[in-house]
Amino acid sequence: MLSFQRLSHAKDRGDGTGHFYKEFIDKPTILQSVPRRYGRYGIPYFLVQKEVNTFTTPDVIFVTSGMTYWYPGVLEMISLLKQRFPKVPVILGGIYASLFPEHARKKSGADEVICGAGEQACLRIADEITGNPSDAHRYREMADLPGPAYDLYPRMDSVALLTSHGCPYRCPFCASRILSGEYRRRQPSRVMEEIEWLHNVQDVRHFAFYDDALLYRKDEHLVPILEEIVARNMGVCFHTPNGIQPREMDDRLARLMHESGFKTIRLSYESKSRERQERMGLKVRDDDLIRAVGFLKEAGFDSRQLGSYVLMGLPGQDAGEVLESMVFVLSLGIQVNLASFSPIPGTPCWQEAVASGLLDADADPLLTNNSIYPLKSGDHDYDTFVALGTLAATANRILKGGSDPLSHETVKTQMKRIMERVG
Ligand code: B12
Ligand code: SF4
Repeated sequence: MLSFQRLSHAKDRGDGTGHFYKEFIDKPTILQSVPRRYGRYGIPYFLVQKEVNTFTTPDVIFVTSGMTYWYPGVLEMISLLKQRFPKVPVILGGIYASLFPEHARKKSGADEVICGAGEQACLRIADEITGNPSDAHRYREMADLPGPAYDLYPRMDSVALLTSHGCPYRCPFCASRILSGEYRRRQPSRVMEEIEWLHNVQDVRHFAFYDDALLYRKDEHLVPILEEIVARNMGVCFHTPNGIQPREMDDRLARLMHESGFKTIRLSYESKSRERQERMGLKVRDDDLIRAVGFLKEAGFDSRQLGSYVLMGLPGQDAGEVLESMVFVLSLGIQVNLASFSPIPGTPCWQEAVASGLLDADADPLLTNNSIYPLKSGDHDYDTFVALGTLAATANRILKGGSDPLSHETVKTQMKRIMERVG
């Protein structure tokens, strides 16, 4: 049974963030014991259905997928497309399809499931089905790839920018290597063309970088792009919702980021535990975060614009480690962005979770939901999980209100108070 919130409840801040439309739907049986409601975000089903009914019959349909635990939406979409176009082949790819290919093959209803990069695969399949050869051979390297066909959207205020694939690090919880393989990137001139076209022709103002390792080899890649943006005085706004690596920050880059229009910056920190930092190949140490925040503040960024990710719910991680990491981030006068762990097959953390009995090797992807899995791990019971979230949200609110930087003691006192309040 659907209980609709009115569509008007959706709020777009114009930069691609905001409160999106949400509807509560029946909880899948496997999640019955979770003490939370189950909702779906995004365009309501009836509107999607209406839109699909306006399509003329295509030769082939390509469907993408996001988070593994969102797969019910993918299944619903494919079922809708199959009802409308029973004879048209449906090809599924994307993150869920790449991380749970067997599940996707069994359950999705797609005619074919493709893992990993899709640019070449889609062209090859389209060529085969239509008998109409494309110029796929031109795109052998990522460096040659054109940008996405954003002109197919009627209107956009913000877009995601992907200037590279993959990451040179090997964090034990991360799927980057499985999804993207070796690090590779587009030519800075191509990226510039894309930004310029999106801004000048499509009137896009906000750009969110989706790269895994945006600052890697920055002098050959991001720096020339940003220098060009500054030279052309484009008046665009950039965001890094995906964390960037603090160690790569220096004063020149921080100034360039400020000048070229970065508005929100998230830094990858993950944890204060030295052991965990070592397991991530020391991609970040406390000193790296301190220095990066220093450079960014010096360049003109403030507490409302800066935040750092702290992970919670990793196998073997207790709430104390999360709290200590949060206190450290807040003591630098930047916001803390709590990211709860979602186990990913094929990663060392998945194997640890299975070995310690927290997850079955053939678990339903629904159980990898980042709001559910941490409830099972370590001492992250439901109350602790909620308390940590409340602490982060409250501390961030205080920070946004101005006091900068918060002293260690102030943060600790605030946290203690809130801890007492939420029990
Ligand atoms: C950008 C990003 C974000 C952004 C945007 C998320 C969003 N909702 O879109 C932000 C920062 C907000 C984010 C947040 C989170 N993220 Co995130 N994110 C990513 C990231 C870095 C890139 C995803 C992306 O869009 N890539 C660009 C597109 C073009 O790539 P792609 O979808 O993979 O498509 C390629 C192929 O798959 C293929 N393909 C795609 N579709 C199709 C279709 C066909 C037919 C074919 C043939 C091929 C094909 O071709 C494409 C080009 O090669 C990935 C890591 C990664 N390297 O992929 C993590 C990732 C998806 N995130 C992850 C996680 C855990 C999260 C969080 C839960 C973290 C947290 N705890 O807070 C939150 C969830 C928030 C939310 N509700 O969305 C996990 C996935 C977990 C899971 N179980 O699925 C990943 C894999 C990172 C990781 N930990 O390893 N994330
Ligand atoms: S640095 Fe980020 S993208 Fe790279 S492996 Fe670690 S978590 Fe994944």
